[in-house]
Order: sequence, then C-alpha cells, then structure tokens
Amino acid sequence: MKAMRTLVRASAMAVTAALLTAPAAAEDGYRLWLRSDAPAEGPIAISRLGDTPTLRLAEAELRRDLPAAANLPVVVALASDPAVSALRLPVAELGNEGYLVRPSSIGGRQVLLITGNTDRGVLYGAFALIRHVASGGQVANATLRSAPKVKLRVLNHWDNLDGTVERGYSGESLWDWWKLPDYRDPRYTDYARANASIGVNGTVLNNVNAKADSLTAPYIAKAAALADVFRPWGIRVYLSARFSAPIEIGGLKTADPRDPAVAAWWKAKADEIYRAIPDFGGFLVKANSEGQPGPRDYGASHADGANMLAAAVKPHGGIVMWRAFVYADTDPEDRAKQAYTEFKPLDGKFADNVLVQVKNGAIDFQPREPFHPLFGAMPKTPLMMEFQITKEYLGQATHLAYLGPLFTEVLEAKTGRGQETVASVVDGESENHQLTGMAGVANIGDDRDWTGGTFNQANWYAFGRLAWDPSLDSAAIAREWAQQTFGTDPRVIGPVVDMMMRSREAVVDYTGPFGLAHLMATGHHYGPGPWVSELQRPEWNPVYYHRADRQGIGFDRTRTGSNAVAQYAPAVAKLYASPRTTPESELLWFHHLPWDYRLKSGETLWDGMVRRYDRGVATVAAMRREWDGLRALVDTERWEKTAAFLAIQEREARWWRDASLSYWQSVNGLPLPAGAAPPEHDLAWYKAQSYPHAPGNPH
Ligand code: GCV
Repeated sequence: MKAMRTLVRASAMAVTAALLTAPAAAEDGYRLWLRSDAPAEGPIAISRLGDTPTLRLAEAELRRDLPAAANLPVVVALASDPAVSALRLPVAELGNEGYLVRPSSIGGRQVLLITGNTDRGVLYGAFALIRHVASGGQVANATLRSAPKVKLRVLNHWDNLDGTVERGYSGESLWDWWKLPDYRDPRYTDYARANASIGVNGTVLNNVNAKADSLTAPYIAKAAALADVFRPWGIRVYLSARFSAPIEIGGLKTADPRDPAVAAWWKAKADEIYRAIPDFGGFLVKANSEGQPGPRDYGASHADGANMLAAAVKPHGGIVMWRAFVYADTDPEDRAKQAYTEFKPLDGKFADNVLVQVKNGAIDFQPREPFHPLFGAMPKTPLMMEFQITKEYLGQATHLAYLGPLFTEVLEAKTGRGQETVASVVDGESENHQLTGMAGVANIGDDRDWTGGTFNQANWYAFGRLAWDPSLDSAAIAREWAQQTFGTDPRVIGPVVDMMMRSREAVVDYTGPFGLAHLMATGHHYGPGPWVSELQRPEWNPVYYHRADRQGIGFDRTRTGSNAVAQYAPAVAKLYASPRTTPESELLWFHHLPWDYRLKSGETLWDGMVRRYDRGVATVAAMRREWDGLRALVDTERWEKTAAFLAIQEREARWWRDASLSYWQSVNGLPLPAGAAPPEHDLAWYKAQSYPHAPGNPH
C-alpha cells in the first residue's frame, strides 16, 4: 500500500514537474532562506574596491547568491572609497550599519553600487540585494537604502554548557563547548552568515540561568574562538553572567555589588575577557529571578548590581543587559505587577551603558499578552525588548505559529503617552536614546534545519527583520521569507503566507482565548494543564491565572482586583478598566467575568469560548488542507515534514480544546452550546497524560 502511494505520488509529481516549474530538489532545510550554494556562473561581474574580511564576504555572498542572469556589473565599496565619495551620495544618514544600493556610474561604467560607511553596512547591502532578487526583484533597477533603527539586535541562546538547550526544541546546542576552542565547526560560519543576512549583530552564547564556569579562562577561550568566527560577519559575542560568580569561581565571600572587592573582581574579569575578545559586547544578567542570585540577596538594588557590572565593561565600550523578568513567591502581589513595582522606581538610576531588558508582556511569552507596562514607564532608561523566538508556549517545534504578528502587535501598541508606541520606546525615538536593543530567545539548535521545522525558520527571520526595523509589516516579512524559502511561484506563496498569517491566532484560540494565559502543563510546558493547582509557588499554578469558579473566569486586574491596570499610562489604564472598552482578545487578562457575560457578538462568554476553541482547531485543519494543495509544488522533504507536523498540530489542537473544555465544564457545570462536539475523553484522562521526557525542560 505504502509502495503504491509512493508510486502514485511519484508519478503525480513527475507529471506536475513536467507541466509546472519543478519543485526544488531534495531540501533538508539547512540552507534556510539563503538557498543558493554554488558560485554564480555566467556574465555577472562583481568587483570589490577595498579589502577587508567583511568586504570579501560581501563579494563572496553576491557571487554565491546572485543569479547568473544578473546583467549589471555589481561594485561593492566603502562610501569613503574615492570612486564612491566622488559621487557625493547621501551616505551620512546610513550611520554605521546602513547601506545604499543603486545604479551608479563608476569609472565611466554603469554599475550597481553597494556601499555603506562601514564594511558591515556593505555586507548588509549585499544581503539586501540578494533578498530583493530572491523575492522577485531585478538587479538592474535595484535601489535600496536602509539603516537599522535598533542598535543591538541580539539573539539570546539559553544554551547550557552540557549541550542541552533550555526551552530548545531543535536538538542540542550548536556550540560544541567540549571541542572548542580547537575545533571550529564550519556550522558556526553558516550560523553567522544567516544572522548577518537578517541584520542580527550580537549573540549571547549561554543561558541566562548561567553557570559561573562560562567566565573561567577555558570558557573565555572557547567564547573567543566563536567571536573570531563571527567577527567578519558583524556579530559580537556576549555572555550571560552569573551574579554570584565572584564567590563560585573568585573565592570571595560575597557578591555584594557595593563591596569594592567584588567590583574589583568583576573589573579584572572584564579585563581578562577583553584581552581574549577585544570586541566583546558585554553581559546579560538574570538576577533575583526564579532562584538566580542577585543584588537583592544583599539588600542592594538591581541598579546597584547592573551599574557595578557596567563599570567593569565600560572602559572597553561594553554594555550590560539587565533583565526585568523578576517575581517572587514571597511577594503576594499579582505576578504581572511585580517587575514594574521593582523597576519603575529605578528609572534614572542606571549607568549610561545599561539597558533594562523587558519581556514583551508582564508574565512570560504567552501566546497573547498585553504589552508590558514598563514600556513607556521608564523614560530615562533604555528598555530593550525581549521576544521569545523559541515557541515554549506556542506548540514548541511542531505547531506552525508564525510569530511576526505577535511581535508587531506588541511593537505597534500605544503606550498611552501621546502617540508613543512600544516600538518608539524600543528604537529610542521616544526619548532620544542612542543605546537601543532588541533580544530574541533563539530557537536554534543542531537539527539539520536549525530550528526543528521549516516554518520555525520564519520566526528567526522575522525577529531579525523587526529588530532592524520594528515598523516592518509582518505579512510583508512572511512574504519575503516565503519567497526566499520556497521560490516565488504565487501558487505557493499565496497559501503559505495565508497559513502563516492565521497561525498564531489559531494557537491563541485553541490554547487560551480572550486573554487567558499560563494554562499549560507543569515543567516542560507542553500541552494543557488548566487544572494544575498543587505546585508550591502560587504563581506557578494555572488556577492562579484563570481564577475560574462556578460563577465566572478571569483575573481581575482592575481597581476591584490587583489594580495592575494602574501601571499603564492613564489613557491605556482607562481602556483596560472596563470590560466594555478592553479589547475582547485581552478580556480575561484584565477582568473576572460571569460565564454568561455578553460578548459584543451577543453570545455568552462561555459560548464564545467554545466557539474560539473550535475556530482554532478548524483553522489548523484548514492550514493542513492548504498545505496538501502544495504537495506538487514544494520539495518532498520539506513538504512531508511540514505535513506531518500539521497532522500533529491538528491532533494537539483538539487535545487542547477538549482538555480545556472538559475542565471548564467541571468548574462551571454548563452544557456545551448546540452543535459543539463533546470532548473525546473525560477529564481524568486528560489529567493523566504525562510527558516526563519532553524536550527543553530544564533539569
Ligand atoms: C531561562 C520562563 C521559562 C524559563 C526561563 C525563564 C526566563 O520561566 O520557562 O525556562 O529561564 O522564563 O526567561 O528566565
């Protein structure tokens, strides 16, 4: 039977290939969105003026990725090259990393010039041209100009020194710490190349739940080897620093940031790192959060801790990214309020080389969260956005969830201070901060396709593009990614972009509609667990978040509840104060409402919830059908993997729906609305599911 199916499929494909553009040959996804790997042959002429390792890479990329059919000679050159400066082009506004690509006359020849004020700018220009062509543009008339709006565009790897990756769903860590620094896997170069192609210019190598060992001499040498590989691609290396390292590897009795011996230890440590890595970026710190040590252990503030580290790296031009992800079980306050309560009073107290890194929402990378109230509340402090690219709460490796719309929803949110948006806080425009940054928790591992699935690559891609320019449109990013990844055939691109743009909302629908959040199972966070109530820390239990009882559901964060709404600027707080003016997509985040609360559609909240769960499942089923229709147009390997993943997703979307409804019914005693299918199993069955070996779970 299987052989028959294969045969039928093979002959169907042969016919299709004869009739249509043949799908690309076997593709294991390794090449990501950069799909040429052979130097172009034919009439294309590329010249390079000047010689640096990065300029050479720019030239090599063009040779490798531009189609031979490109019929205009291409010149890569620094803007300071006499042949370019003679053209008096408007290059000042390109800054340090921007590029300009345009037809020009050089030495009496018509060429396409790729230039920038630095060789990194030129490299980004080369990639912009490659992107332009791979998305259907022409070389001859290419006119492209862009400069990044955000200075630090950084991946955060939650990679452990033993090769495991916290919340990683795509294999082991790329970094082979054991064999470094002697063996430099060629894959490190390919990693850097992929990042450079989307503008990522920094990488934090190790988990924020850090081990002090990564700051010892052998590990500094290993990090230095990676930094050497990444440098020509414009990528700096950063390290997560464990705050108690002076005790653990320094032999000190304390890590109190106000103790001069501690400050001196960090200064010497920074000097040592910079001797090995002269362009080391700086430190990322998770302090006094989920058991990590920090300045609060000594009664000092987060600013004291950050500033002490900032002073150590400052002479070398380094920075500190200090995370605001803090909450404590000893604090009875609503978890969603705790970071603001702790950090807002510190505005203006941080050194000028510190960024405070804030997650997009106040809880933890849920499928939907309102923007974090710290954005707009700390005008004197550069706030760095932290997105999670790895899909800890959105179906991990297998569910198709394109995160572009999640990212842009937050970036476009109005903070309530005039026209200010979260994006304008992050890119510095709002308060004229020069030091700006965006971090993405990486979804990269040593799986052959890097991210555990083709569509997960789009989330890495979208992060890079939005870090470069937070005002980009998520559908446009999806389109350019899809064109580079699958080719420009509109019969493929239309459905692929459609699937991507519906996918995140589908996950919201089948995991937690109307602003419900944190309903997942314990530890690995895989699958549903809205019933979980027995964990030691109250705010680790889903029941803490949904507060469902016989009468209603949702977390009252208005004045009658935790008053978290008051952390937003008055214009936004006012909207969130009433269920009538709160967007329904965030309703139960802010309000505890009766099950028979009337939605704008006229149906009850309960009926609306059931409809959303059903809509989520139906959307995944529809995505599967769309993908089925692409069978003959996408290479077999990537098509089959995605098809299998979509089948998993549909099954698990039903599981989420059925388990959730079964539990809600056990609480509210309500029947399902007419026509809704009953859950497949009883609640006991859902509660009994256990996944002790699910990936990504910290141990
Ligand atoms: C690195 C969540 C994740 C943790 C992660 C933490 C953080 O709680 O589940 O694995 O730890 O966020 O962002 O620090």
